[in-house]
Amino acid sequence: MLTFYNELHAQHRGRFEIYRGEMVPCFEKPERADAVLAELGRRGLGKIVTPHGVPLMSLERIHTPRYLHFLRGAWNEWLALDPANAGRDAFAGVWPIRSLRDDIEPDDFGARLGLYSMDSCTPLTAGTWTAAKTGADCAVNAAHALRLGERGAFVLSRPPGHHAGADFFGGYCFLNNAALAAQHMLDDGARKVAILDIDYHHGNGTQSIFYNRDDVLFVSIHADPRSEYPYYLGHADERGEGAGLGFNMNLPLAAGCTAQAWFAALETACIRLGSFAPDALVVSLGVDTFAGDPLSRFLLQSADYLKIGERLAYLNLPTAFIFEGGYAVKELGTNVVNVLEGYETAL
Ligand code: Q9C
Ligand code: ZN
Repeated sequence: MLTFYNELHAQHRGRFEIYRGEMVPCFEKPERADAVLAELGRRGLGKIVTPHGVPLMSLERIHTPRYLHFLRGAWNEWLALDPANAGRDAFAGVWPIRSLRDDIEPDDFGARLGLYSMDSCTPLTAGTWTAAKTGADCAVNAAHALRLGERGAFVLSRPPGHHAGADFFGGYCFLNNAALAAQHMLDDGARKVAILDIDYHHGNGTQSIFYNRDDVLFVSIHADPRSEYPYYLGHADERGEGAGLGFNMNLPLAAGCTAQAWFAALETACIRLGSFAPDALVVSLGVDTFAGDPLSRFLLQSADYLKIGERLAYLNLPTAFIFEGGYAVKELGTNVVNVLEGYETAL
């Protein structure tokens, strides 16, 4: 399997996130990708490829020009407010909640930061754009490799992507890599693409991007949003809208659910994926479902990730795996590479 990787991911290095009134070290850190890369090397699983840069036009297939323009220039605007900001990450402090207008872009940088974000756990840093853009390059390159006949590709990028919408960041995500990969395959001639999101958290960004479309099926297995991030999306009654009605499937599970319950949901997901009969599959691969994850409350063990990869192989679809969440850094390499190995070695 080809792995698309760019070491510039390490340019996104948040100092801290705001959690329960405290500044705590970021869970989403460069060591996460390093751990996965090291494990790929140890197991000799396929080739590492540095992606070609893709034009902004490819990103505009998913994200609004206004948002991309903001993200690209954000760090310089932050510095312009105060030179001492070089030593501080940017956080929003105000958001356009219901009854406030989001159609007029304020001049004030802090106000625009709030317009384009959803939480205070996602610092914007000096290298955020560089890391997110090279990550998006990885996703589009992987999609292209599938179109050229590869059976599997792995996007080893960070920051992750599935919480990012067409015009906002949040949940540690800035550019929606899974959506970019799916859209690239459609633009290159695929008729239908499915996205399976198995990160612990609901992929609100991906869902919202494709909610009214029938050429992309979105299926997600995640912790019930009543108790887990992103809280305001991911319920079972969200089935799509307009032409997209029936092409969105959420399978929320109670926090603390067993591996057995999780695999039952995976079976439901696989049946829907099979009936959709897509030309390709994109997997938002978060391994924060692991029992030892510091943010999450599911109970999967390392060996379970081999089973996931094997089950997905039997869908018999060209598949792009996109790295999303997973914060137990010590076991992260094992868990992620187990999925890839399970996929590669299934008979
Ligand atoms: N102190 C992904 O897994 N809030 N994002 C957690 C913990 C945000 C997770 C607060 C969780 C976002 C890609
Ligand atoms: Zn997650």
